[in-house]
Amino acid sequence: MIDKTSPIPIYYQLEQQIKTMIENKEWMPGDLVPSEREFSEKYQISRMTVRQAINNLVQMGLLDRKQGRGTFVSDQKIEKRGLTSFSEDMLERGMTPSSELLDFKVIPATAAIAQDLHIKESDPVYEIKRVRLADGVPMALETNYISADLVPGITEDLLNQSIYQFIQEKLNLSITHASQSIEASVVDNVEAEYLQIPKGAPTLFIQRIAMLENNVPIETVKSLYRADRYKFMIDLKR
Ligand code: 16G
Repeated sequence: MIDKTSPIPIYYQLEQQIKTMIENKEWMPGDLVPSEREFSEKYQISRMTVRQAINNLVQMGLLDRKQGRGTFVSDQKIEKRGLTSFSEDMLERGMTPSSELLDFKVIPATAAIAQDLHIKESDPVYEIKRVRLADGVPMALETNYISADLVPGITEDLLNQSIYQFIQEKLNLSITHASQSIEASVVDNVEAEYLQIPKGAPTLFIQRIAMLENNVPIETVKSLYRADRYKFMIDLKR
């Protein structure tokens, strides 16, 4: 129902209704949603108003516009929980992880990196920039800094695979805990290109320092995850 006498804007009312239908699973991922004309006739509202609601839902990642085919309910967001790696997350969902290597070099640690990794400024660290993909679709853009003294032997070949797996299985080091922050962000031109999303699309900017059992930091990472494909689940205890 749309209430035209309400102070709540009509496009917003429609937006909320569509959102509720998706949340209640009345509309499922992959379902074709009615056209602008159908919505406008059903609710006796202008097509402009319908367009505004649909545009917002597309921007939020709840709907997906497919050229010449219509607008569809998007796939459910991937729920990320716990101290897992990108590769583990994807394999767990039956998808194939891969990476496009953008940059790989050893650099002297900056003051900030040295502080994160508990090493000395100018100590050697790997700088690894990768686009992370699931079934060939870009999901995240990631820059890792890892102490080259602590984790010897990282090579370019290895970087299409899991760094966590290498650290755990080849070096026998156990990543046990991490501290992480998550901030809202939007992509600039370059990031939009790598992630194949529109400029200005929402992302989650995540910084993580992962640690070994003995509290030694093993990596400091900045990740930009697509907000239309991810949601982070946090278990709270009181
Ligand atoms: C995840 C981690 C990142 C870690 C990477 C290792 C988040 C927000 N970030 O993307 O910190 O470096 O996995 O992935 O979860 P890999 O083992 O597949 O290389």
